[in-house]
Parts: sequence; structure tokens; C-alpha cells
Amino acid sequence: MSFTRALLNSSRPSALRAAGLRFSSTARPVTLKERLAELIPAEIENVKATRAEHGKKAFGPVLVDQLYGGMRGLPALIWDGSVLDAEEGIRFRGKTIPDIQKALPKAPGGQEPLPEGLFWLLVTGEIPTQEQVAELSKDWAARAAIPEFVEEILDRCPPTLHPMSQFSLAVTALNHNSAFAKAYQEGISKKEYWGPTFEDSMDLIAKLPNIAGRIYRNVYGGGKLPAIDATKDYSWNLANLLGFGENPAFVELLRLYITIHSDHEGGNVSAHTGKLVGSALSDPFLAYGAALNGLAGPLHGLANQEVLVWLRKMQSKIGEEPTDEAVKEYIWSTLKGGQVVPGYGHAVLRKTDPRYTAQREFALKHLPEDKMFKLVGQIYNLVPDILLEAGKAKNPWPNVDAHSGALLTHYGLTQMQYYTVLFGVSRAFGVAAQLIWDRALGAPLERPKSYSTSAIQKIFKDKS
Ligand code: FAM
Repeated sequence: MSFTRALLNSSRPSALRAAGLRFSSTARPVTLKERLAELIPAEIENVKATRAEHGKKAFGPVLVDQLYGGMRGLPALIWDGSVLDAEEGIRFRGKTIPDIQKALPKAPGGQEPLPEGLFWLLVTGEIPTQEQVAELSKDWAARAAIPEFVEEILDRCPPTLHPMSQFSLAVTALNHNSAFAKAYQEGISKKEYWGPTFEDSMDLIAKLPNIAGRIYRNVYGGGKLPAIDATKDYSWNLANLLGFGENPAFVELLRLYITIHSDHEGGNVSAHTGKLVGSALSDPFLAYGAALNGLAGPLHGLANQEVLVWLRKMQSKIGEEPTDEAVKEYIWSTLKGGQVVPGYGHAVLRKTDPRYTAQREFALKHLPEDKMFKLVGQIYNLVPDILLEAGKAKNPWPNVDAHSGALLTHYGLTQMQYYTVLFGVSRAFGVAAQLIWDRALGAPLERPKSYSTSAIQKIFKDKS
């Protein structure tokens, strides 16, 4: 049954009225908010039933090593949009990257999924129609403008301030107009939290291209920002703000880029930070500003910048088309210098990241002869054996960041310090989707228990 027809079903009006939405009998596509309003009551029951049946069951042991070891593998969070399998990689609502590349709506003439569709999937677990995705593009275009004072904040940043710091400042400042913060001050009931959280989340995603575009042009030049075109999709508009709107291959790359960077379950630093800060009922702008600060770390999102810095240094030292022997020596010199090989390894994955593979396939299709792409491929053939021989990394295979910079560079987006901003635009999709559900399901304040080393020693001494 189509969503439009389903909207006309008699069971709908009551769910929509309960969420403060009006029932419309006109034949237009169901909006994301309307669909969400329908899904929430059943999901509340689903969670209740799961807790009633399994709530008191143990869910794996907790080892003292996990307390010291960055909580690796500790089951601790609910995250519905995606789950990461160590061998298979990411699944968005159960779907692999090739699945979504096939199933999600595309732009006219395009081959890559539209991130609008991915957001719909993350939020509802359902594949949207072409019409629904087009409505989302329009809705985001209508919400895209940023307040003048945020523009001024960005314009006053020195160009030497890292683009990620500028990004986080601007996103935090959007809290000025938060619907959730306002509703909370006015005494909104807990049951209604999700509505203004949804509005803020949509605003957040919609405003990111204007923030990202302004940072890019302020720092690297390129003149006045063009206006958002409400007839075009989100990725086209972002590409256009960066000065690449007339390059269809770059626009396609951005569609793929945003889609595959959007979500990577809940335990990674940015996603977990967004959820944690959101759990204090900080609004989505405050929560995502915090998440961006985590994404800006070199072991996380900044790795895409680090990879390019490392590749460029390598090229300047051993040439653009080096021999395998020269590359091996360079990799070893990185390790012997006490540094990590950026773009390799992962806290959860134990195989090549399918996000890496998706980008490699894009490159094989669009830029097979690119020198940097060839170097990335050559490194892929050499790094895993070296990391295995070095004997420390649990996963010697490449992650998403090993590839993205080479693709952006090919199209002329060569400013490596900017790369994590694009990651930051994308990751908002996953964090926002979960923030909406956390408010809908009444997720509590996060407050895990911490221990001191002496407390741990005492616990085990008393037991023996
Ligand atoms: N190069 C050199 N050493 C590495 C390594 C790499 N690529 N990956 C892991 N190791 C080392 C690691 O530093 C640790 O050494 P110590 O025992 O001396 O502390 C050891 O191997 C065991 O680490 P692990 O258990 O395999 O990995 P972790 O779960 O601790 O860390 C990463 C995971 C991603 C932080 C780590 O693999 C790394 O530093 N990789 C390079 C940076 C990078 O590409 N980050 C991006 C991750 C990405 F997917 C994302 O978030 N965007």
C-alpha cells in the first residue's frame, strides 16, 4: 500500500492528532513527521515488551579490562539507525551499502542514492518513495537559511581557526532558535518532546550546507555564497555552495559520501557524544555541536585529513608513482616514528570497511587513471601485511578515511583541513535520527558508573 493511500486509512487521524499534526485528506505524499507520528506508539510498546521479556537478563560479562580499555565492545547503548558487524561492516536499518545503493531513490539521471532517502530510512526503517524524497529536499531547502548573527560569527573567525572549530561554533550557536529549548522553557510535556526535537533536527541538517559553504569560502576564497536552489537536492546544493554545482560527477560523489558517512552505530565518539549530550535534554544543536568536537579528533573524523597529509608527504618524499619498496619503507618509517598509519584499523571492524569499497568502486568508475587513486590502491596492497607484521593493530584493513580525500582531491577540493567538515555534515543524519527516537521513547539521562583503580583493587581484595 502506498503511503498516500495509507494516509487515507481511518486509523491514521488519531495518531496524527495525538502528535499535534493535522489530518489531511488531500492526495499528497505522507511527510516524514506524519509517518514518524504513526510509528512512535508501536515502537514504545515494542521497547516495553522487549524490556519486560529480556530486561533482567545479563547481556555479556563486563571485564575490568573494558573499564581501562575505552569500553571496547561493552554493550551499553541503544542505537536503532544502524548496527556495525565486525566482519560485514555497517547495515543501515538492516541494509548493506550495496542494498541501499540499489533501493534508495536517485536524482534524475543519477546513480548514487540521495541522502534524503537515507535519512528517511534511518528514521522510519522504511524505503521512501521518489516523491517523499523530493518533498524532503524541498523542506530542507526551505529551512536552509542561517541567522545573520551566525553568519557574522563565521565571518569573524580568523581563517587560521580550524574549519571544524568554526563548524562547531556555528552549530552550537544555532541553539539560539531551538524549538526544543523554547518548548522546554514553556513547560512542554515529556510525551511531546519528540515533535520540537524533530523540527530542530530537520533545521540542523538543512542549515549545515550554508554553514559548511560559508566556512569554505571564508577560509579558501571563492567569492559570495550562491543562494540555495529549492528545485535541487541537498547534495547538489552543498556542492554548489562549495563551487562545484556544475560538476555532475562531484555532485554524485557527495550523494554517495553523505550516505555512507551518515551513521556507524552508536558507540563511535561523535555518535555517542551526540546521544550523551542529548540525554541531558540539551537540544539537537548543542548535542551535535559537541559531537562535532569529537569528530574533529585525529583518531576519529580528522583521520580523513590526516590521510591526505600523509599521502602528500609520501608523494613529496618518494614521488607520485613510487615503487612498492619505497612505499613499504615510508609506511615502516611512520610506524617506527611512533605514529599510526591513518585510515587503517578500526575499533570494531575486522575486515575492509565496505565504505572504503564503495568509494573504490566509485573511483574505478569515474577516475580509474587518477594518480592519487592508484597510490591509495597500492597502499591497500601493502599496509595490511605491514601492520600484521608490526603485530599491534587488531584490524590491519582500511577504514572509510583511507579513501575519501583522494576522491575529493581529484575533483579539485584539495583543502585537506576542510575534509572533516564534510564528514560532519553527513554524520548529523545519523545522530539526528537517534536524537528524535531518544526523545520519542523517553530515553533517560546517561549516567554510567565509574570506578577508581583503588576501588577496583578493594572490590577484588574483599572478594578473595
Ligand atoms: N597504525 C598503527 N598502529 C595502529 C593502527 C594503525 N592504523 N591501528 C591500531 N594501531 C595500534 C594502536 O595504536 C594500539 O597501539 P598501543 O597498544 O600502542 O596503544 C594497538 O594497535 C591496538 O589498537 P587496536 O585495538 O587495534 O585499535 P583501537 O580500537 O585502539 O583504535 C583506531 C582504533 C581507529 C583509533 C586505530 O586503528 C587507529 O589509530 N587508526 C588510525 C586512525 C584512523 O584511521 N582513524 C579513523 C577511524 C575511522 F573509521 C573513523 O572513526 N572515522
